[in-house]
Amino acid sequence: TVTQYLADWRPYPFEIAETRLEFDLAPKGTRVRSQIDFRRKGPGDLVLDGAGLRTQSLAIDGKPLDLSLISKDDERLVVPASALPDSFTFAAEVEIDPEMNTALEGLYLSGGMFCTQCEAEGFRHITWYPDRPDVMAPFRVTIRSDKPVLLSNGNPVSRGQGEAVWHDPWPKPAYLFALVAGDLVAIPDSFTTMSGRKVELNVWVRPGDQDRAGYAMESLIRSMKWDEETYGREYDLDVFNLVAVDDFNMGAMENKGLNIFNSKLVLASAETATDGDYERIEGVIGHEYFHNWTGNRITCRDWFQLCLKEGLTVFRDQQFTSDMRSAAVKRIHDVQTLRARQFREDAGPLAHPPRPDNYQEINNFYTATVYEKGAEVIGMLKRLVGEDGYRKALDLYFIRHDGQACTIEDWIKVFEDATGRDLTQFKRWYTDAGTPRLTLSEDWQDGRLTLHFRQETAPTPGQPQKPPRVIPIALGLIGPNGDEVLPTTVLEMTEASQSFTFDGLGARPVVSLLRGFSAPVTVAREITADEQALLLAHDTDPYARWQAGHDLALDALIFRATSGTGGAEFGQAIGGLLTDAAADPAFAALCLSLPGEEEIATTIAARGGVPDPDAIRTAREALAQDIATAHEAELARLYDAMETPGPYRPDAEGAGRRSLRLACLGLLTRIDGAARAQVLFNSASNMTERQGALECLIAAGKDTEALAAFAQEFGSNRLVMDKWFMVQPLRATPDQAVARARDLAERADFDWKNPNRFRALISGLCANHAAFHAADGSGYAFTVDWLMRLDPVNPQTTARMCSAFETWTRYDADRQAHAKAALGRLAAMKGLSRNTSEMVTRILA
Ligand code: DPP
Ligand code: ZN
Repeated sequence: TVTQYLADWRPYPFEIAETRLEFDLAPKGTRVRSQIDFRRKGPGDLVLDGAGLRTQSLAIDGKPLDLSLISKDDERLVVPASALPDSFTFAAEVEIDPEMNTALEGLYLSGGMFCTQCEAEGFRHITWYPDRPDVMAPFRVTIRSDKPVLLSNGNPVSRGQGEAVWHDPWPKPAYLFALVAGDLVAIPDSFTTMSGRKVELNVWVRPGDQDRAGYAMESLIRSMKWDEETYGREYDLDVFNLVAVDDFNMGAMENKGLNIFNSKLVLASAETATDGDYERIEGVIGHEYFHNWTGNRITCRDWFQLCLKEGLTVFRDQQFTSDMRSAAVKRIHDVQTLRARQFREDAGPLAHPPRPDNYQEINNFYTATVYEKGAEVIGMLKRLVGEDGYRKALDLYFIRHDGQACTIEDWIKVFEDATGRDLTQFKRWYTDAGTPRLTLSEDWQDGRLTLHFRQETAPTPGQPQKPPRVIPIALGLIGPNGDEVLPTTVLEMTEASQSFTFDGLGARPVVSLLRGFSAPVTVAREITADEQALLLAHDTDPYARWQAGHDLALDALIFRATSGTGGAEFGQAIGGLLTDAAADPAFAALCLSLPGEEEIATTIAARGGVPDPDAIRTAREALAQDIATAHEAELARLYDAMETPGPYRPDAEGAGRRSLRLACLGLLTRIDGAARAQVLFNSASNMTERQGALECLIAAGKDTEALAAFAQEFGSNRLVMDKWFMVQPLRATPDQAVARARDLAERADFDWKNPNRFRALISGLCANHAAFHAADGSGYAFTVDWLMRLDPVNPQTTARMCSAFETWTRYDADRQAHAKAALGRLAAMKGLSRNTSEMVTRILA
């Protein structure tokens, strides 16, 4: 296996004036003819990438080339510089079998539809090409097929019977190429851009799915408008097509003018999709659309720079969702996701910087660190340079780099030039892995508060030393009576330890720290439960308010899981919160949801302990039970009050009410014999409440009839049945979950080659903390059995799912032995893919 290094990047010696492709589509034996017009830019041979191609012919300027120029492993074609004029047309004819392509990289078939996925290195499975993001070209594509709808990037040149020609005038790398051919129907609409150009819009789905595609179209139109208003970015083609496919390794893909989506991120109706699904659909449609400028017009020089486009585009989609819904709720959700996925990654064997400097398989780096931490880094930049500085820098970025393939250095330079700030130290956020731990201690004397901060980052693989970073610390001060005595102020910490002083204070205030989660760090501070309760009641910053309550709950849970009882303060604070919960239901719901078992385990490990999954589970269940018993009347009242009248609308307000209602239901189910859940399951007309009630029934062990009814009603809807496969291993009690997952895997409709279905069942189990980490090792063994089965079929999805094991060393010796044995079996498998092999090796290192 070959490791790729950032330091080895060299410019490609040719540029491409135009790429012409002709496809004669067939499930077996698709013919691809290519003509690529190269022009020399610098010294070097012509090197092209290919994988699994049956090469029929190769030629330069019409003169046939010897097939022996292809390397033995069939992955490289090298034409020596001496055989090449300065400008020439390279032509190839190859044959490929989309039907056999179960890895879903390159050209493949999904339910009879031809479609493509070329990021990161899928294009080499289609034809010989410089498959690297810094080689950009306009494309002209001819598709011949008997499928009624034939699509590719750019604008249509001709759309006839059996043949269509597309032309994309915007130079793009091969990873943004796309082709779709199928029996599809469109939801059509149009959008008039800010300069008055009318753009044809289509959301393409299978016949029968049209009535679930409307929300995707609305989201697309909102995205286009928002990017004009917020970033001044206008769409640049005559047509924008978006296609839903059922078999897809990732969420969606931003191919130029032809976005391809996992159908779960397109199709939604009140009966089939939850509030969470709707929010994700809007967010991901925004994300892929925003890539048109941050990713496509300006792309990455090499794959080490992946966070250049992903971090920025996630940041932009987070802003979009904040503007469309509730900014406070969105921020809290994003922090929860970051902690659950990225902090976990950063603390384990898979830790890597947002811009890694080496990899074996780039597909293993589509991670929470590159995406979510990449977005946090941009949030910090924005906080440091301010709104105006950010806008100036982005304007400069779009002007200076349009049409280019860029690096993180280019990005940082734009901020330095636009604002005059030196960002040398800031760049460490991109190059250094690990989550800094920020420690606060306080001195109080005669109206003067001194805050002493320390920052430390533990070593990560390959990076033993961690110099201090710039940390923007947003804080406020809350007086003992609950008044804010200092509004939000941003301190810039640049040293390993640093103190800041606030004078002229009447009484000792409580610090509302890291407002808005101003930096992706963990916090260690001395704070009493009373002070946390004060913040929960009075903080003006919604994130910091939520965090205070969350910390209170976390401390109570850890106390219970490791020593004994506790949590009285949290129980009391909940009482206060419930009284005015109806004023802000979404926020109240967030406060009512206890920290998850995984987060409790992470926190215990971070404090130097060994988490016991069973004790954690017991502690959390007991605290929930106590809260339910203590506040039954108020919870019941809220549950009734949060019923949403009228027809379902997937907006933030309704979603907030439903989330509070379901949070109450989760608690009430523990004491009402699941009576309310039963009624709600039978009466709800929307999937949010339907699924919420079903999860309660599973947790309560009263699910037999409900599960049968659900399967009966939705048996033919793949996306809804994915939910059915997911909630059972996820919500079943830990003693039953593995057995249940095993039974489900036996079913004929466990179509495990479909990534959504596979992830539903297997990731559902992995997310059930006490079940996955079952003391007898059965959770680990079951998961590895299935990873071994999937790897030869779909290495990309298998490798990503290995991250379930990234925390294995934090548990006790027996669990570690079980995990190690399971991972050892996977590592020793014959023919293990490069993707999975890299992951297992790193996890076991
Ligand atoms: N580039 C894609 C995205 O939008 C990944 N499939 O994240
Ligand atoms: Zn993206």
